[in-house]
Amino acid sequence: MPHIATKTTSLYVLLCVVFLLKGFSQSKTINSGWQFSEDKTTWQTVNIPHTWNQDDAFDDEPGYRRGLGYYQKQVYISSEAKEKVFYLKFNAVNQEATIFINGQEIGNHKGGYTAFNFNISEFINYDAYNVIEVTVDNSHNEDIPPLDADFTFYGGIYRDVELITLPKQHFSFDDFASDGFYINYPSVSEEQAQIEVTAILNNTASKKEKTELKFTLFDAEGRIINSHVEMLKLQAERSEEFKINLPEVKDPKLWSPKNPYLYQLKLVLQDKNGEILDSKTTNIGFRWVSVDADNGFYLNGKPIKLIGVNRHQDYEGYGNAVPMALQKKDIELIKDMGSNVIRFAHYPHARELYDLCDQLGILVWTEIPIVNKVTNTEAFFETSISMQKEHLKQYYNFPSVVMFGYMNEIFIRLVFNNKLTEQESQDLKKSSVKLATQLEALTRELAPNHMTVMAGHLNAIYNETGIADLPMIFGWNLYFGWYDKDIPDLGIFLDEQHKRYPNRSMLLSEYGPGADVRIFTRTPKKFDFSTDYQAKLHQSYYKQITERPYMTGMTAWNYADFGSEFRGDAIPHVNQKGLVQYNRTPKDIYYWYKSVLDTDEPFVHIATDFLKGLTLYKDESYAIQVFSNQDKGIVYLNGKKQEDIQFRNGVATIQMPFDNGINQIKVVSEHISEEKTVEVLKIDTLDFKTFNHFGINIGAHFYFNDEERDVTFVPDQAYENGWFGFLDGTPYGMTKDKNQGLPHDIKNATSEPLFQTLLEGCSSYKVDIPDGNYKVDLFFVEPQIKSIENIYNLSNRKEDSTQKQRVFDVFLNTNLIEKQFNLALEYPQKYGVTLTTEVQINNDEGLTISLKSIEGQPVISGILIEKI
Ligand code: GCB
Repeated sequence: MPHIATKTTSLYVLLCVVFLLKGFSQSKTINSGWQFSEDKTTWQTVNIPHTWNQDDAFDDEPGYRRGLGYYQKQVYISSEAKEKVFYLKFNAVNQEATIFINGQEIGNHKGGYTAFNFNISEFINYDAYNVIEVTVDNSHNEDIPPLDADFTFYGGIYRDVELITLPKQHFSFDDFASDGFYINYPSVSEEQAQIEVTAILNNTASKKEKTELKFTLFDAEGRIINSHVEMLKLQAERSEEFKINLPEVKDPKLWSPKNPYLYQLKLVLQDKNGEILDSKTTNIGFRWVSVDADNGFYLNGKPIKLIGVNRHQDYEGYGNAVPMALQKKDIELIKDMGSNVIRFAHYPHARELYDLCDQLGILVWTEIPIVNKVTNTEAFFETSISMQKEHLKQYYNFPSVVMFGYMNEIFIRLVFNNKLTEQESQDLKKSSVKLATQLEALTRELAPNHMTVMAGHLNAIYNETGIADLPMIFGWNLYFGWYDKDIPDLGIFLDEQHKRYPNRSMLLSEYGPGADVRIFTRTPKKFDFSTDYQAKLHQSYYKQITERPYMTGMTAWNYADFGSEFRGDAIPHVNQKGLVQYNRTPKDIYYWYKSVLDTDEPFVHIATDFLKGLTLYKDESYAIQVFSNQDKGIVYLNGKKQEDIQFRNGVATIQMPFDNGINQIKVVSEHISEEKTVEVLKIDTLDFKTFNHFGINIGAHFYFNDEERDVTFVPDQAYENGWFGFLDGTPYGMTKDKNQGLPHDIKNATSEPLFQTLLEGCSSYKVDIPDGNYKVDLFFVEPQIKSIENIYNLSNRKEDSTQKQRVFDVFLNTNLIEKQFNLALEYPQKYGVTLTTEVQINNDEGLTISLKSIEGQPVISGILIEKI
């Protein structure tokens, strides 16, 4: 309906003109058509949000460009607006920005996740184009947090830029780029609620001015609940703070995740003639929170177990420069999963998302990025304090925000750094506690009605230093069953902490294993990145936390897979602990959470979304999981009733005797049913009659669905006559007791899980295939890679150059296909190597791969056989 759109536009234009004439405040984004350059010689046109690291943080080269980026834009400003005050606002630039107007430097801002602005009025040329230049720097800077963390520090102007035009009397922009007013609730109950507004008003005129500040409170349906007018005399050339109590609201509707009832408060500043000068609107949510070390979290006087996720802001293909519509979808997906809490980790996210949390009913933990370590300098302390001030003031008014944090795992670098002297280590501890103490005090002072929080990792140092007792809620990031011990150790640890620190409120602020949807297995294990292990860990953790009333809640690490440049999970440069993938396609576990958290609508999910290319031998069956918020159901396979099932903890596990080909699965419960198909290859012998390819993931206990080769590699096994398997060798990187870790970040391969698992010391591998011609791919990688000194990499093996020398001959039956094979010498580090040969099998000899050692122990990662 184009004519309606035109009408709306012309109305909008008209309104703007009227407001401009009348002197109304106006803000517009200036995101389009910036010039960007990395070297000031070649320029390209870009739009904001923008980053220069969305590609290089994911390529094969180690590192990503951390340095300078230059932005330029011209803006025409007419002399009609000469009487106005102009602000230039940046909603986030990572991480240091220096701004110039018409060649003059007007200011600098440190910190990549909060907004800042400058009054640019005196730098403007009227009736002319004004040149805005921004120099952005994302190089490592010892004085700006975060110094180090498990996520990529993409450089650029990645949130909106706004040009704001104001009349001389307006809500201040100068209080750490806040909105110039703060909402407090002196008392809220089911009977009544009070609102107190602190407004900071500026008058830049040279004479004092009589104004009226008018408040109107609307309910969610847009009806006026009450209004109030305050007559204010603004002194000349001053910024003043006014505290105003609004009329009491009787029988307020309370805000909660179940019923996120929002009122709107409109604040209008008028001059003595009643002309509007400036106006703001804010969400009002009546709610109160408290904690109890024995009984957890309370909202509006009732206990509520906080269960939800952590979120990072980046997104596949975009880095941190993510379109707002996509970001908002995240919040909707998180709500839809049944979450009642989000931890915006490890830095403040876009304010639009907090607004959405207000609307959808999600409690928020928000924090600043002081992660892993501090620098003991005045400059670092100053940046941290001012960052927290911006954070508190810019995010203060969202009713969803209940927890303000300021540190994450602040001792992790210290405890992993064995190069520190005792004195250095003591000094670092002291300075970290000192900064935490200052930030805690600041947070309590500026946000007296919020909870304070901090997260630590599994180490006694948080208790010993007393840092864990500073915040009102201490968050433990616990990875039992991943980085540490086993899944059941979670509860044991928490019970012990609760006993030793009975007055401390705790939240499980992070937990979760890495999981890749291409990996599935009957025997899930720590570090295998299987979705099955992910299911196992999350299901158990949920049970362990919900059984413990003293735990305030749990936030899974992480809502989505995210970029971490130095990391080597099953996808390089991506931390894969997400409940949804980097492109936000849900993994099955997302639906499991929905089935335990979302009780509103009947829900069932057959967890076979990624069960692709399952190969089963003879009469083998395969267990699948079904998730539901119902009590029971019936499972059908290919039209036949299979089993009556009961859902416990949201899940039922069923053995499925799949047929060859496409299988129909149907789950029926009283109120809902779901159907899925699974394609299965059932084979009795390796006869290549019903299949053309056969791939084995050597050294692995899991299936790997390799999209690139369009084949699902089967798990490895010991040789069995008439079948396939190894005659000797040990799986590398997957041994039960040693957290040996996997070789990660393999070059020349998109199929990391194929290369990452391997057999070491294998001299003979047999595959009993019939006579005929075949193309055989053998896959290799040298596992003794030099691991980047990094706490997040799973490989704990020390590099040992003597072990690196493995030289072997490779035979397919009696054919020598590679002589003196020396991976370390012939290929770059971590290089995935494929040897392809055609072989003819005769006389029922089958295929034998012989790896004859000349020096050291041979290795092999996989085999793919194709009938030709
Ligand atoms: C943590 C950190 C988080 C990491 C996570 C992990 O404890 O707080 O930033 O990404 O562990 O995946 O290792």
